[in-house]
Amino acid sequence: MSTAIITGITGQDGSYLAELLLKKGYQVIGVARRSSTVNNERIKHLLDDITVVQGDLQDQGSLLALLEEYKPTEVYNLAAQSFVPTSWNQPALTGDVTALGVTRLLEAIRFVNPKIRFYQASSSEMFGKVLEVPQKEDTPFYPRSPYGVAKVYGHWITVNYRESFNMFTTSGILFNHESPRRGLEFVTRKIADTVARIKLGKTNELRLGNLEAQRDWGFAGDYVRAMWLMLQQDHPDNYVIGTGETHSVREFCEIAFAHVDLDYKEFVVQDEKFYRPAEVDLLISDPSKARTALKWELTVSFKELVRMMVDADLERRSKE
Ligand code: NAP
Ligand code: F7E
Repeated sequence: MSTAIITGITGQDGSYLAELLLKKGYQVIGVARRSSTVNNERIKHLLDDITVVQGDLQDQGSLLALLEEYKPTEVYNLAAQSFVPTSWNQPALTGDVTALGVTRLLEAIRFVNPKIRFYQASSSEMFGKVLEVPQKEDTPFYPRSPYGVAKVYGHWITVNYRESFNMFTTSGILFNHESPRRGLEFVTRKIADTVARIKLGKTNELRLGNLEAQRDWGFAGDYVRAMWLMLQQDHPDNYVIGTGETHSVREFCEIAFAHVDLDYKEFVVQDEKFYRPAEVDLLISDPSKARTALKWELTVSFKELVRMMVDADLERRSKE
């Protein structure tokens, strides 16, 4: 049986990737940082089938010990300080976890077993103020937040360990991917959850920032399949993963409210508080390399994703 270690197991992608790897017969070891309250909401249905162990990307020794003990063949590094606005308030922490944390994990792999296959969760935020439309693997980076800057470091250190030490290190440059398990502060989930609360009469407004920002949004369940596929190839490489479509925050609102027979214009209020010091205005992927080389395909469209998220929050909120 192959063993895979997933950092960031308690996050959105960690839960979907664990489900996928279990179905494929892996032993799954999930790494979670210690907290005073248990944070297993997204993986509670998997706890009988996976092993959750303590570890932290800020602590080199914990990573070395994990690899020594569990002897994985694959390591997926999904852990990060991943919320862009927080990266302006906590830029040093974001750099330590999201950038240097990658080096700590790569160093641990290099010392324990350099044959381990490694996946790094890189991000379309690296393209930032885009220098080319659509964005592909060789589009130059222009990050616009401390988070984006940290991810550029994580990407290049992944490439560097591949080139310096001949290690199987891959970088998946993933565009925004969402689901009913998305954190509540990200715009798609904030919209879905507030639409549900408005429909149920629990609130009457949705305060948002920039409605014109455009993103290439896909379904997280589809994207974790791409992560696994990248580690099954003959050679390590970088891959852009996205839908190739872009939609505005306004459009997301329009569809989400219309799904419950409401007009977003009656409820959405723009609030300066949610604007960013530097914005990423337009992201759109060119995922043709992944489609051809990985034979990766989408199963959920943009409209299906919006409706899936609103339906899930309606069901959850109506039980409260
Ligand atoms: P998420 O829901 O925010 O999950 C992040 C995970 O990292 C959580 O499990 C978190 O643990 C963990 N973590 C944070 N700091 C840590 C530390 N110091 N040591 C160990 N674990 C730590 O993020 P996601 O949406 O699943 O995304 C997964 C990865 O893909 C992230 O690296 C993200 O930056 C990247 N990415 C995401 C997207 C997207 O659209 N979702 C797109 C491109 C790239 P707690 O639960 O304890 O906070
Ligand atoms: O913002 C605008 C905001 O926070 C999307 C992370 O997973 O994807 C994610 O980063 C857009 C931005 O995600 C609100 O200005 C308007 O333009 O949902 P978000 P993000 O910043 O794109 C990338 C690929 C990652 O790698 C990250 O880890 O929506 N927006 N009004 C708002 N955003 C938020 N959060 N809240 C608002 O009220």
